[in-house]
Amino acid sequence: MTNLFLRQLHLTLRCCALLIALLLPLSALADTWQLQVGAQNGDKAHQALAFLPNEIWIHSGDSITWTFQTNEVHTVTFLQPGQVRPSRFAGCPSAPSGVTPDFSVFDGTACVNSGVVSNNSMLASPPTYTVIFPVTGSFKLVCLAHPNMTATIHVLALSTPLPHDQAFYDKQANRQRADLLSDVMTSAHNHPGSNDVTAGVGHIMGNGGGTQTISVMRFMDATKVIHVGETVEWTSAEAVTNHTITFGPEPDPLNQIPPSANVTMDADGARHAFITSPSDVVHSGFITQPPQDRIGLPQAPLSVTRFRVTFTQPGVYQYKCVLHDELGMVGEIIVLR
Ligand SMILES: [Cu+2]
Repeated sequence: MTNLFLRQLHLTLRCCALLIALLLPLSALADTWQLQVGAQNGDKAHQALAFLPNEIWIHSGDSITWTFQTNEVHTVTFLQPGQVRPSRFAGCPSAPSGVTPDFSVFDGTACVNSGVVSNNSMLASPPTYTVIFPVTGSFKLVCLAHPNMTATIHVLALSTPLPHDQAFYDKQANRQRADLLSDVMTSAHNHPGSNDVTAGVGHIMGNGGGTQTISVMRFMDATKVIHVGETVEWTSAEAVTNHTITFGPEPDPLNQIPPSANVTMDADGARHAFITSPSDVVHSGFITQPPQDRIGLPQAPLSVTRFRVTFTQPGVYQYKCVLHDELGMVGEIIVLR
C-alpha cells in the first residue's frame, strides 16, 4: 500500500516537473527587450552612430526590438561568422533584396538584416525591427551604413540568471546617448584658416560591447567670401564617416564614391578642381579616413582627406555633402571680383 502510494506520488511529481519544464520556456518566450538605434540633437548635426546600449544579456527564445530614432539611416544586421561584409545596398546575399522580414530568427547560421531604416519623417512612433534569438551564444550586431557601430548580444540558457533588467538598459541607453551627443572634442572643434573648411568631425568610442561613433554632420565655417583666383580647402576631421563636397546635381547613389572626371590630384595627394561657372558640376567623391589596419591583413593605403577648389569667376556657388545634405550638411562660397 505504502509502496503503491509512493509510486503514484513519484509519477505525479514527474508529471508536474515535465509540465513545469514545458511551461518555463513558454513564459520566457514572452520576453522582448527594447533597445535604440542612433540618436541626434535638435538640429540633426550631432549624430550618435551607435546601438544604445551596445551590449545586452538575454535568454534563448527572447527577442529584441530596436527602434530607429534618427534622420540618419542605419541597419540592424547580424552576419554569419566570417561572412564578408556586404554593402548596405546589397544586404544579406541569401535574402530577396537583401532584407529579412521583421521578427526574423537569428541562430548564427544565416544572415539577418533590417535593410536601411531611418525616422526621416520624424514619426511619433518611429520604425522598429525585431529579431528572435533561439540559440545560446554571443553574437555581433553591426550597422552596414557605419563601420564603427557594433554591439554584442549575449544569449544565455534559461537556467542562467540574467545580470540586468530592462530598466538598467534604458538607463544605459540614456547615459550613452548623452555622453556621445555632448562629446567635448567634437563640440569644441577649432576653426582653421580663412579659406579652410572642416568637412565633418567624428570620433570613435569603445566599450565592452563594441564601438560607437559620434559624428558632427556639418561643414564648419560652411560659408566663405573669397576673391577670384583663390582656392578653398575642405579637410575631413572624421574618424570613419564619408563625406563629399559636391557642386551641382548629385551623382547616382551607386556612383557617389569616385570623383567627377574634372577632378585632378595635387602633388600631396589631395583632390583639386577648378570651377569657372556657377553651373559647373564638380563632385569630390568620398573624402574619408582609410580603414584601421589589422595584424595579418595588407596595410590599407592612405586615403584622400582633403579637397581643393579654385574659383576663377565671380558668383555664388552652393555645395553639399551628398550623403548628409538632408541633415543640413550644406554650404556656400561667394566669389568676389
Ligand atoms: Cu557627409
